[in-house]
Amino acid sequence: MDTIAGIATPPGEGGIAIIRISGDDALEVASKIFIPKNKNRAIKNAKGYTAIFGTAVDGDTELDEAVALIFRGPRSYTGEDEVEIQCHGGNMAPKAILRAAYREGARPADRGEYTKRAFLNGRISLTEAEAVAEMISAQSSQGERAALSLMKGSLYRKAEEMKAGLITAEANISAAIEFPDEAPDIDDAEIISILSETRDGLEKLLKNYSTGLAVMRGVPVVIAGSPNVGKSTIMNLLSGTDRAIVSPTAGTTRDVIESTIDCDGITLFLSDTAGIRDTDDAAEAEGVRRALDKVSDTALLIAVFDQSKKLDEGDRKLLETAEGIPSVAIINKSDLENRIETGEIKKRFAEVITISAIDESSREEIVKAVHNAIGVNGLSPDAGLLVSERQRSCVERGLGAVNEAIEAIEYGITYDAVHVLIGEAIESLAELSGENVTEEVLDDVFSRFCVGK
Ligand SMILES: Nc1nc2c(ncn2[C@@H]2O[C@H](COP(=O)(O)OP(=O)(O)OP(=O)(O)O)[C@@H](O)[C@H]2O)c(=O)[nH]1
Ligand SMILES: [Mg+2]
Repeated sequence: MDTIAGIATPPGEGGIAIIRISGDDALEVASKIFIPKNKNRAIKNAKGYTAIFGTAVDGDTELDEAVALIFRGPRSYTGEDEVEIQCHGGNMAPKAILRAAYREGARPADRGEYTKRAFLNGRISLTEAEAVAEMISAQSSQGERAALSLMKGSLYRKAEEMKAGLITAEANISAAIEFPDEAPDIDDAEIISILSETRDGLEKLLKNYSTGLAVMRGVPVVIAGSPNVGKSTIMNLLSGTDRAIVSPTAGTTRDVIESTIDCDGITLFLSDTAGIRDTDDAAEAEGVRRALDKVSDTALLIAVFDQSKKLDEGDRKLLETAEGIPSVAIINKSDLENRIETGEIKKRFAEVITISAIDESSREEIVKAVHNAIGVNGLSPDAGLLVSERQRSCVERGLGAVNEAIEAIEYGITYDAVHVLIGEAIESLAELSGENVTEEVLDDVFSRFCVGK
């Protein structure tokens, strides 16, 4: 393929920057812009996986001291010949070296083009390529672990395993249809067993979709409740700072206060909000409006109640608004006398904890409840996770076809129809791993990458 060049490191100041050159003429281009210090060494003769120290140049102009790393295809990231030139960081040297590479025949790399080439050259599957993007943007330790497992092919293997089962079923049916006299009869039970197993696998992937995304990308969480129930105290407890003002006066918080925290391996985008109540104060009323707005489209709600008081209008408004939103209910101020109608809260929320937010050890309980609500505990990244709408839609189509195939067998519909349906399911799985994918889909996947990856 033609030769591309790009800067692989982020812009700005840094110890080292890397210019990445890949393609048929990568060694040729690199040898024109890099002079080894040791005259006996030459990029063009270098073996793969070697490093050479020297000077990056543009014609007669010396640009920087640098190290060239040589990779020979197919044993490189892209699968092609590749040279990475490491120079000093900052804005000047890397750009000058990149310009020199362009002048010597490389063209600017598109977004994600190195990874796209790795895919096109059969180095990685499409799901693994998508995992690379997740790895780069991973914010939390759990997200990174999940992305790594995907990069190593956990989803690809899962999809291939299901596809292999379907192909066996398809082959049995084909033989029986085409050679009714010679091939063994179709064993309904066996076909159904393969299909059910595939169905279970696909259902599991879909079920874990939102949890997987939450783990990878973080979860927006809104803390809401009546005034003075301890929302800001909980915000501060979770973030480990005095981010929000806490005071005994009801109506302290008015603006939405945001903080990004690491909640034991999961990133939470927390919003602390104004206490919900009817008020004549225009600014506070706007705060309440924003709070309810935030609650209605959050991924997870932490609904806070004050144990020492009966449920008030704000509490009831929250109970109503929380309907259908994944939530954790916190009954706070457990150190005070219990006057609240706990039953009503437990009726509405699956996850209810009673704590005192002024006691630091309650953080652990909140974290546990939040993890439960997100479903992190039952999640095994090694079983493969879906990370994009594209992947989800492949799995959903596959599942639809498998379900129809099972029904068709159960209703005694001809095996021709079952055969077609299994074929559709196989196609969806092939699309998932990228075996069978259009140029448009590829462009869409790789356009989400940065240049240089
Ligand atoms: N006794 C007791 N007091 C608490 C507890 N949690 C918070 N408080 C106190 O309750 C008062 C209100 O706390 P905040 O965190 O400001 O409550 P808020 O819900 O953010 O209030 P607004 O912003 O006004 O809506 C403060 O005086 C806190 O110290 C608790 O568990 N027990
Ligand atoms: Mg507050």
